[in-house]
Amino acid sequence: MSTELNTETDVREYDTARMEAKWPAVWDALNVYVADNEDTERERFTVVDMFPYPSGDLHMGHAEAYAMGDVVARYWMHRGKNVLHPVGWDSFGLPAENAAIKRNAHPSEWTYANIETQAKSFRRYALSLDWSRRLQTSDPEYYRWTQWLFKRFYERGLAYRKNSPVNWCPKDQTVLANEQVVNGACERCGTMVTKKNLNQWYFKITDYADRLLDDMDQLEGQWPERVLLMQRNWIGRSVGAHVTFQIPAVGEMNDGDARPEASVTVFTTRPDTLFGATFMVVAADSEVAMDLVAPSQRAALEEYRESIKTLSDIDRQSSDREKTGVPLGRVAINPVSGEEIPVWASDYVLADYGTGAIMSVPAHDQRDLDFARAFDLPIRMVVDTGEEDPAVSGVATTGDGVMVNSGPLDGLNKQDAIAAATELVESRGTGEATVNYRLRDWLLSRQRFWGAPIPIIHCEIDGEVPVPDNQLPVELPTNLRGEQLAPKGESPLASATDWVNVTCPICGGPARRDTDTMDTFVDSSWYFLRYASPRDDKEPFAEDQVNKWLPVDQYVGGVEHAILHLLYARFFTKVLFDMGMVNFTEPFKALLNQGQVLNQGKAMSKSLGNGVDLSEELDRFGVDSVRMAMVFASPPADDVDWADVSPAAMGKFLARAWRVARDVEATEADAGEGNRAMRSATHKAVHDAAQLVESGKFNVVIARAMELVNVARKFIDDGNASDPAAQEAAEAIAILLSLFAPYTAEDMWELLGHEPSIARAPWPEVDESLLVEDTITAVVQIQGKVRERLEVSPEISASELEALALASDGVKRFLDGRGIRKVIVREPKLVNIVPE
Ligand code: ANZ
Repeated sequence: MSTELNTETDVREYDTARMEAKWPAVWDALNVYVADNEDTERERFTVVDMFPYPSGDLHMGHAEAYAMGDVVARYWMHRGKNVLHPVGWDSFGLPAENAAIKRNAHPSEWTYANIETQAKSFRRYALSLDWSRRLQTSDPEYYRWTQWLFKRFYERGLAYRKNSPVNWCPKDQTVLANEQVVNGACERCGTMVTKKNLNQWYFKITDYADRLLDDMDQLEGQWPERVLLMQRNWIGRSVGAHVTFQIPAVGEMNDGDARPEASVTVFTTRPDTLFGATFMVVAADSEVAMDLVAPSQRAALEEYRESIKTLSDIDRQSSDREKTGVPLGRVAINPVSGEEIPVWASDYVLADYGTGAIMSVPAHDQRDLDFARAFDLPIRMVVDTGEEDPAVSGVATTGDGVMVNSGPLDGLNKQDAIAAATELVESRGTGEATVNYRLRDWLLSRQRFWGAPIPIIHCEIDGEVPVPDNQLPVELPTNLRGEQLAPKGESPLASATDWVNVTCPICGGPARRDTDTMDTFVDSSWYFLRYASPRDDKEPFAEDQVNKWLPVDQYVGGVEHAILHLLYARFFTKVLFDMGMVNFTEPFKALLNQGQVLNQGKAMSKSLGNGVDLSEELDRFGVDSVRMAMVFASPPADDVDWADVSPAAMGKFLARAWRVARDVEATEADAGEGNRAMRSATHKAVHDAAQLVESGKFNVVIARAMELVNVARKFIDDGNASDPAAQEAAEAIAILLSLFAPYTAEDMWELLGHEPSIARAPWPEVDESLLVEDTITAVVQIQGKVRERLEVSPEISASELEALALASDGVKRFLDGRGIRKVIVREPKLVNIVPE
C-alpha cells in the first residue's frame, strides 16, 4: 500500500504505510486497550460507542463517530483511568434476512461475513477497543439472555400480549413499523398500507412514564438539550382532567333505529374552558363513533372512515389540511352548564390518545376553531386575553386572561379557573383530574425470522407457558434458507414445523412455540450491560462487574437514536434496578451526538452519487490523516462536509509534527533547565488541551497542537534541538496527537526513545508557573527615582510584588543599608519606597 503522501519530497520520511503495517501487532501483543489490564484499583471510565449494524463495510459516518469516541477513551487512558472501551454488533435485523432471501442463504452467513469485514476495518482504523469483550446480539450466548430478560419482564407483568391494529402491507404480507410507512404506502413495495388486527407482544413501558421523565434531572447538562427535549415530547405528559358528558337516547323505544342513552368521557388540558365547549368530536375510527352514530348518519360515517384509513397520525393532525368530519346525529350535555352541544366525528381527533374524544373549544384551540369555521359551528370566547375575538380574527387565543361567559368561573385567571373547574366536575361526580401520556406501550414482536425468538410456548390446556430457564436459548432453526424466510402473513418461523411443535413444559401435551421474534431494539436495550461480563454463562451480567463499569460515563452515537433506542435502554435499566440487578437508574451519564458526514451540502447517498468510500480515502491519505481531518473539521456535534475537509493538508501537518520528534536531540538534562518560552508554550498547550477535551471541543485541541508544532519547529531550527525544552515539547505533541492519530503518535514516541505504547503514557503534568500569560514590567522607585525594573505576572499580588522589589539588586544597592519608612505598592506596575 503506498500513499499519496509518500510521493511528496516534503514528507518522504513520514511513511503512513510503514506505520500502519507495524503498530497494530505491537498493540495487540501488549493488550494496550484491554480494560483492567493494569492495577484494577484505578477509577474506571467507560466509553461506549453505539454499536454498529453490520450492513456492509464501515462508512464515513462510522469513521466520524468512532473517531470521536476514541478521543474520549484515549484521553482518559492518559489521565490514568481504568478505561473500558468495548465493541459489539447489533447483528439481528431485516437487511440480513432480505439478503438471505435474495441469495438463497441463511441470514447468519451475510451477517457474520459483514461483521468480519467491519472488524478488520475497525482494527485498521486503530480504535482503542477492548476486543476481549466483543459481543454480537445474534450469538445464541447473547440472545439466551435477551430471552431470559424477556421472561423476567413477563413475570413482572411488563410483557403481555394483546390484539391491536397494526400497519399491514397486503402485498408483502407483513407488519410494518410506523417508520416503514411512507405517505400511507409500504416503504419497500409502494402498496397502500392498511390496518390489521393482530395478536402482538408489548412491553409495558407506560408504567415507567413518570420515572422516565423525572430521572431526566440526572442528565441535565450532560446530554444534549435537544435530546432531552425529544425524550420529553415523546413521553408527552399532559396534566388535565377527564370530563364525562351524557348523550341522551335518540329514536323511539322498540324502534330498530333507536340508540340508547350513553356517556362519553373527554380528556382536556383546559378544563377552565368547559363553558366554551360548543361541540364534541370523537375519533372517527373509534369504537365510540360507531356506538354513538344515529342510524341516519351511519352510511356517511362508514364512508368517511374508509376515506381516512391510510392517513398517518401526522397527516391527520396537520394544521395545513382542511378539516373534515361527519355529524353523528347526537347531542352531548355539558355537565356544568346543562347546554346541549352536537357530537361530530373527525380524523383530527386520534382514537388512541387520551380517551379518543374531545370537548371542542373553538375560541381557544386552533384546530377546533378551524373545524367550527368549516362547519359553521358556534364560537364562544371564555377567556378574555385582551386579544381580538377569535370568532372575528380566525385566530384562537391560548394565553392567560380573565374568565368570561363561564358562570361560577367568571373573573378567575387561567390557573385558578383550571383548579376551580376541576373541583366543580369532581364535586358533581362528572370528572376528575388526570395525567395523560403520549407514550404508548412498546410493540416488540415482529413476524420475521432474524431476531431473538420469543421464549413462550402456547398450550391449549396451560395457555402461555414460558420456556424454562434451563432450556434457553430457544435457538433459531438453521435449516431455513432463501424463500423459506420470506414473510407470508405470519412469521417464517411458523413453517419450521419441527421447530414449532413441542411438548408443553407443564402438562407434556402437544404445544406450539411462539413464532414471533423480538424487535432488535430489545437487543440493544441492554448490550452495554453485557460488556461488564460478556462471557458470563450463568446470568446476563455479574452484579459486581456491572456496578463496577456502569453506568456508562460517555455514550457516543447518532442523533437518529435520540428517541427510541435511548428511551428503551433507559426503561430496561429502570426495570433492572427494580429487580435489584443494577444499582443505578440511568444507563448513560453523558451523551455525545456526533454530526453527520455530508458531501457538497447533502447527506451521502447512492442516488445522489455523492458517496465517498472510506477505505479509498484511508488508502489514499492514511488512517491518521482521515481521522484527524474528520475531527478537525468542526465541533463534534456539527455536521462535517467532506468537500471542505482536507486530509492531504492534515497529512502534511502530521509529517511536520513527526519530524519534530525526529529532529530533537535526546538529552539527559532536566526539563526544568530548558528554555522558558518554549516550556511555557508546551505547558499552556497541554493545559488548554485537557480543558478542551473535557468540554468536548476536540477540534480546538488540534488547533492548539498545530500552534505548538509551529513553535517547536522554529525552536529547533533556531539551533535548540538539544535544549531539554525541545524534547519536552515533542513529547507533549506526541501525546496530544495520540488522541486522534495513533500511528503517528506511536511512531513519534519511539523516535523519542520510549517504549510502546504511547496510549499508556501519562498525560504531561502541567507546571502552573509556566502558564502565566505575558509578563509586564513593574517599576520600583526610591524617593521618586526609578531604581529597578521587574518582569512580573500581571496577576501578581501586592505583597508578592513588594517582596520582589525589596529583594531586588537595584533596591538593595540604592538603599545601601538604610531602613525603610514606607512602601507604597500599586500592583502590578509600581512600587514606591520611602527610606528613613
Ligand atoms: C379542550 C381544550 C380547550 C383543549 C383548549 C385545548 C385547548 P396535549 O397537550 O397534547 O395532551 N385532545 C385530547 N385528546 C385528543 C385526541 N385523542 N386527539 C386530538 N386531540 C385531543 O393536548 C390535549 C388537548 O388536545 C386536549 O385539551 C384536547 O383539547 C385535545 F382551549 O380540550 B383540549
